[in-house]
Amino acid sequence: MMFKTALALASAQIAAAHYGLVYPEWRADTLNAPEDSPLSQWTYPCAGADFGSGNITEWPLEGGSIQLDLHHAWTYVFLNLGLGENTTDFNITLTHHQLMNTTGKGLLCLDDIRLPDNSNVTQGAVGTLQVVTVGDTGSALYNCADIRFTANATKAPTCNNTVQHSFVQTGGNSSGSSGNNSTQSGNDKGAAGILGVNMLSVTTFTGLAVVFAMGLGM
Ligand SMILES: *[C@@H]1O[C@H](CO)[C@@H](O)[C@H](O)[C@H]1NC(C)=O
Ligand SMILES: *[C@@H]1O[C@H](CO)[C@@H](O)[C@H](O)[C@H]1NC(C)=O
Ligand SMILES: *[C@@H]1O[C@H](CO)[C@@H](O)[C@H](O)[C@H]1NC(C)=O
Ligand SMILES: *[C@@H]1O[C@H](CO)[C@@H](O)[C@H](O)[C@H]1NC(C)=O
Ligand SMILES: *[C@@H]1O[C@H](CO)[C@@H](O)[C@H](O)[C@H]1NC(C)=O
Ligand SMILES: *[C@@H]1O[C@H](CO)[C@@H](O)[C@H](O)[C@H]1NC(C)=O
Ligand SMILES: *[C@@H]1O[C@H](CO)[C@@H](O)[C@H](O)[C@H]1NC(C)=O
Ligand SMILES: *[C@@H]1O[C@H](CO)[C@@H](O)[C@H](O)[C@H]1NC(C)=O
Ligand SMILES: *[C@@H]1O[C@H](CO)[C@@H](O)[C@H](O)[C@H]1NC(C)=O
Ligand SMILES: *[C@@H]1O[C@H](CO)[C@@H](O)[C@H](O)[C@H]1NC(C)=O
Ligand SMILES: [Cu+2]
Repeated sequence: MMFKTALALASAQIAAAHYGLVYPEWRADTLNAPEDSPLSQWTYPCAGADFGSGNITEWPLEGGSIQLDLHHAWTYVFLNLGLGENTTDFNITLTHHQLMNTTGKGLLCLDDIRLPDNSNVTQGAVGTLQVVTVGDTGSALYNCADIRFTANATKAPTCNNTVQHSFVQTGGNSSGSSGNNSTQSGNDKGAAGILGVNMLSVTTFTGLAVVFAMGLGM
C-alpha cells in the first residue's frame, strides 16, 4: 500500500512526499489528489478539503487515537482541535507545550491523545482534528479529519507504530513544572514572547511552529 502510494506520488511529480492521515479518516486523500485538484497539503487550515467532504468518525469523549503515515526523514507534528461544524478556529492544542519530533518514515500511532480537562466536549459534539507537520524548510503541511465525540466510541482498530518520536519542550511557560530538559532556543522564546498569549492557543502554537522551523531551516 505504501509502495502504491509512493508510485502515485512519483507519477504526480509532487516535490516532497508529505504525509497521510490514516485515522481518523481524513476529509480527503490529499496524497493522491489529481494534479488539477484544489487539494494541497500546503493549504491552511485543511489542505483545501471542505468540512463534510469526508466521513465523520466517532471519537471518544475524553480523547482517542490518531494514526499518521509519515514519508519524511523527520518532522515536527502538531495536533489541534476545533469544535463545531466547519470551524476555522483550531484553538485547542492536543500537543500541549511540546512539539513532537518524529524520526523516520512510517506509521506513527498516537494512541492516547487526551483533550484538555476543561474542553467541555459533550456527547454528539462535532469537531475537526487538524494535523500540522513542519519540516526543515519551515513550511507547514495540513490535513484534517472530522470527528463526532461519542461516549462509546472506540479507538483506532489497528494503530501501528514504526517510527520514533521525542518530545521537545517549546518553552512557553518557563516557570512551569514540565522539567528542565527543554531544548529551548531563542526562536521558541521569541515566538512565545512576540505572540504573548497562552501557549494553549492554537494561533500561538502554529505561529510558534513556523517561527521555530524558520529558525532551523530558512
Ligand atoms: C466514507 O465511508 C464510506 C464507507 O466506509 C466509504 O465508502 C467512502 O469512500 C468514505 N468517503 C470518503 C470521502 O472517504
Ligand atoms: C464552510 O465554511 C466556509 C467559509 O468559512 C464556506 O465557504 C463553506 O461553504 C462551508 N462549508 C460547509 C460544508 O458548510
Ligand atoms: C475557540 O473558538 C471558538 C469558536 O470561535 C470559541 O467559541 C471559543 O471560545 C474559543 N476557545 C478558546 C479557548 O479560545
Ligand atoms: C528532530 O529530529 C531530527 C532527526 O532525528 C534531528 O536532526 C533534529 O535535530 C531534531 N530536532 C530537535 C529540536 O530535537
Ligand atoms: C468549560 O466550562 C467551564 C465552566 O463553565 C468554563 O470555566 C471553561 O472556560 C469552559 N472551557 C472552555 C474551553 O470553554
Ligand atoms: C454506552 O454504552 C453503555 C453500555 O453499553 C450504554 O448503557 C450507554 O447508553 C451507551 N452510551 C451512549 C451515549 O451510547
Ligand atoms: C497494522 O498492523 C496490522 C497487523 O500487522 C495490519 O493488519 C494493519 O493493516 C496495519 N495497519 C496499517 C494502517 O498499516
Ligand atoms: C505557568 O506555570 C505556573 C506554575 O506551574 C502556573 O502557575 C501558571 O499558571 C502557568 N502559566 C501559564 C500561562 O500557563
Ligand atoms: C534530562 O535528560 C537526561 C538525559 O537525557 C536524563 O537523564 C534526566 O533524567 C532528564 N531530567 C529530567 C528532569 O527530565
Ligand atoms: C535547569 O538546568 C540548568 C543547567 O543545568 C540549571 O542552571 C537550572 O537551574 C535548571 N533549572 C531548573 C528549574 O531546575
Ligand atoms: Cu512532503
